[in-house]
Amino acid sequence: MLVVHHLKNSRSQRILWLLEELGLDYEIKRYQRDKTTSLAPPELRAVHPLGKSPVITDGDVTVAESGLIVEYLIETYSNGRLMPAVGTPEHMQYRYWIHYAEGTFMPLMLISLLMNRIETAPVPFFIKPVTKAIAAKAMDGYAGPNIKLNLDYLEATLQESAWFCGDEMTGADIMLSFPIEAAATRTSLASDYPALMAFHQRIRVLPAYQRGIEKGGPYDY
Ligand SMILES: N[C@@H](CCC(=O)N[C@@H](CS)C(=O)NCC(=O)O)C(=O)O
Repeated sequence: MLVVHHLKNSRSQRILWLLEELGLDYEIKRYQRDKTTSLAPPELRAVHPLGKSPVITDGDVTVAESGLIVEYLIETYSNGRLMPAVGTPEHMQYRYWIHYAEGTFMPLMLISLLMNRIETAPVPFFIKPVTKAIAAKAMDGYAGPNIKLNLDYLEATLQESAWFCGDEMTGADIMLSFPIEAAATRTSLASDYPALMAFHQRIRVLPAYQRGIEKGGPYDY
């Protein structure tokens, strides 16, 4: 039996969506974040040394890293669905976006989240200007302009086609859903990024996406 090691409110939500798209039977092993630190519990390290989520086990095989999990599940179980044919330019695009989602876009979202935490941390009033200045420097000097650059790039891509690799949804869209959902909580997609907003709305009403949410439990950033 395929097992998803699922941390609440995390990247593993998109793996549940993919499993629902594929119509596979699977079991969810649930883990809760620490209430103070938001970190995963130590039990996850018994599954993979880094103790991050998602991780899946499929018989004797353990797969970590969302991008690899998406590739593994699609290559093993999709019968050619959710992936452009190997050897085509679209297949290279598909692999590009899978790497891009975690390698380029997600780190920017993480910097933005951490800077927001630093800025809003409960510190003595005389320290506040220092924490605010550190957060502002990181955001204005690096993360902010890069987030804009990437959102402009994603918007331009979706102005050309409904999905990231053309007219059909693929695993790349599932990978990109998480950082786009994260961006939607920090940026007004509706005013500046209409194609990204349409993507965001389109995925959330898909039956498999909704079944994934039902199985994963309430999902909140
Ligand atoms: N690049 C990894 C990132 C995994 C990761 O950091 N997952 C987060 C959940 S969104 C996590 O486990 N956080 C809890 C922690 O760091 O303890 C992937 O895509 O799977």
